[in-house]
Amino acid sequence: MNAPLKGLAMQAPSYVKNAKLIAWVADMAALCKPANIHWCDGSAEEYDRLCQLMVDAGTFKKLNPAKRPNSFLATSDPSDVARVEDRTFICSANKEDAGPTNNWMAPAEMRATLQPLFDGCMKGRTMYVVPFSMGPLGSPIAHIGIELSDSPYVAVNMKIMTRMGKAVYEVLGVDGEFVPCVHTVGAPLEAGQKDVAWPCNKTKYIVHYPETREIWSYGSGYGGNALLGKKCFALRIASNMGRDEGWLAEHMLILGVTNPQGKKYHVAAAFPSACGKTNFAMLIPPAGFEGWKVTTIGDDIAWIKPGADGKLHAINPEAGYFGVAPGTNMQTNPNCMASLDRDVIFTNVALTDDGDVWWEGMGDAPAHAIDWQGKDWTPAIAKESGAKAAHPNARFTVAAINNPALDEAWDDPKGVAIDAFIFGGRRSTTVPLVTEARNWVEGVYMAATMGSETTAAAAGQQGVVRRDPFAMLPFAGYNMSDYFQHWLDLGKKLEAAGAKVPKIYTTNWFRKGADGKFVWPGYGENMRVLKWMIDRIEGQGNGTDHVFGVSPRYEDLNWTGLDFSAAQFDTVTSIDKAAWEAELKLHSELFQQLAHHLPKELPATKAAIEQRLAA
Ligand code: SAT
Ligand code: MN
Repeated sequence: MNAPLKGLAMQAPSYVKNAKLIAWVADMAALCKPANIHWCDGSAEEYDRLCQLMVDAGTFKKLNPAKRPNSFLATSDPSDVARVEDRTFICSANKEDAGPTNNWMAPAEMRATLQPLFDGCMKGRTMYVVPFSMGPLGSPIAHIGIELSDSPYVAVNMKIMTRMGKAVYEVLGVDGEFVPCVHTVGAPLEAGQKDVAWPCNKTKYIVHYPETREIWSYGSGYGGNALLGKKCFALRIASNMGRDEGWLAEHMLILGVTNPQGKKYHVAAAFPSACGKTNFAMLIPPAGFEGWKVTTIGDDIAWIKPGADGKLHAINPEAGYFGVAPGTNMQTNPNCMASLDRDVIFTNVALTDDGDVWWEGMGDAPAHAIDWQGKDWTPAIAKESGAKAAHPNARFTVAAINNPALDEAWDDPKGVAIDAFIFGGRRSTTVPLVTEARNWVEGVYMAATMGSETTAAAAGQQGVVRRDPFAMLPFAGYNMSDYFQHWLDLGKKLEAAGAKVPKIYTTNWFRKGADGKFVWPGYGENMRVLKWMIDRIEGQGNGTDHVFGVSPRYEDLNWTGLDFSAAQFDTVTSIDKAAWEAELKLHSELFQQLAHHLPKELPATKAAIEQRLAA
């Protein structure tokens, strides 16, 4: 892997004209001391060459081209499988600006900590200079980043996940702005030292300096820890840009939904990591919804800017999907399965004997496979030991253009106008299937107090309920209370300008019955809920007012094609007084934690809910 690539240059190519960038790359090379520098041009030829390099080094396995053309499997070090929230830092000048939900260290102290770690960290490796645009090239909503990384895995994933390559330099010009992102796996190679398939370091730091808009990532090669355009830039740094400039950077999918009359709506929906955003964004309307169409603009992140028309315009800053493989199948997400037919990088799924991939919940298990840790796996072994063929946070990386349900406006620099926001947690109990906020403030309250059971997307315990405001707990790059205020201010500003603000909903697809099983069928059937929201937007849908909003009654949803009884509906929508009294105590705890700068509208909304609950 470390043999120099042909044509490598310490010098910037002639088409790179940004003096600040050239100086920064030279500085970082002096610090990290790579053996080579490779300026990525983003070409298909370069992608193929880097993939082959990783095949030769044992990082990639090429999958059977007859089964999965142009696709590869990477398996990570078993210690490097998910985002590391406890190693993620927001290093603002003042601790209060990071807020109580982020790890913080003073910038000078963090710089002093990182300096010796980065000194010589790329020895024996190639430093890839990865130019990327988050959002359509040159879009007024888009921004540019440059990632320096000693991981070819990062370079090829960034090619799929972002608009990566030479054209970025044209937009950047001689004095354009970019977010500098430095990434190292933290595994320098001494002369003659043999590399491993997945280099990484036990020590990890995912560091953001919000004031100077910098990202420094050390020790991990996995997902959001290493692909710095995603959570680090598009959420943590961009949320800071958005606060300063009056726009939103959100952990939201964006979908288009077209009714049988051809009228189109756009919905942005926030769910925590590994709660089905990709499935919702690629939803296929079920029986009973003939003529309806759902199209994908994005599956994970939305950048939303108010337009001159008073509407909120959203783009997907990404160009690909880094989605959770386990559980994806022809029933749960046929569009996603079709997207994965070719040109995919899989990470931590199992390898079948015929050179294809498999994961739990894909369909019939193979008689034998090599699991994500390189061990033999059979259904019998799984039964006996519980061993998983794929890691629960196993991922696919695939270009958006592979998605058969891709929206025609997905690459439109103007973005799409948002009609509704959805905030959805993963809760076995308490929170009903769907609730509409009666106004913007109530909606912000719902989003702010959202709770969710944790998933394998982050290292640590799974399945415990934690407050995950706006599904942004691990991603808000500044004080969470200031972030709430920013949402309230934006709503006020839009309303003052006479705009019709998007409606706000909260959903929960995950209520369980007495048998511990999910009651709501979810996936395509979520269309029934989506349709109700659109009816409401049109001022047509009926519902019932309750203590914290408006929810549909059984008769308010279209049940054609689904056998779902009123009793089952009650199980997923009932509001239990005792459970809500307990829930509101948790909201109080959250507000206590976030007391510094907490907008007064939020405790006021809570008091009103308590009053209605007591009545
Ligand atoms: O942050 S990742 O991109 O690794 C995945 C996620 O948490 O959504
Ligand atoms: Mn996500």
